[in-house]
Amino acid sequence: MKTGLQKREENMTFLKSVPLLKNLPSEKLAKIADVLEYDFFHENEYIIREGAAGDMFFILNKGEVKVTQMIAGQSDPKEVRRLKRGDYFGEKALLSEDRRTANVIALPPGVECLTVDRDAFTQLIGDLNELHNKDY
Ligand code: 6FW
Repeated sequence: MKTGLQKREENMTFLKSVPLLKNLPSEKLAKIADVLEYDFFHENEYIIREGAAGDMFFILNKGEVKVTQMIAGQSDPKEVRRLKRGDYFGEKALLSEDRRTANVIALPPGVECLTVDRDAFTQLIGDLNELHNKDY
């Protein structure tokens, strides 16, 4: 059995490896490590649906996802990107209090994400410059 302390250490080690978070002070990382949850998705499962409301921020821990988006005048969404371990997604709806702007779909054989809810995101992550300066 893993103790709470071991779990926290494991989470900290991973969080330090995430490029977005690597410059955060240890106290902030520890707070994130304490509140994050794990979420698992089967292959082809929609983790995020374009147009839906959203209250969760995701960091990819295992597996890969594809990001797709509706294009004006086309009936099917188009793939715009693939993400891997250490990448994050779902920040846009949290920063703007708006709807999800793309689909994020789990690729085979499935995906494990760390999730942070809106409150913790706003307190601990949402003011990072990288999130605001980014254009896709
Ligand atoms: C894209 N156009 C849109 C991605 C994540 C981080 C970086 C690329 Cl640094 P949300 C849907 C999420 C959205 C973004 C993500 O999809 N995403 C995109 C695009 O070209 N969204 N509109 N590429 S992946 C990505 C670079 O995280 O946040 O809450 O949900 O709208």
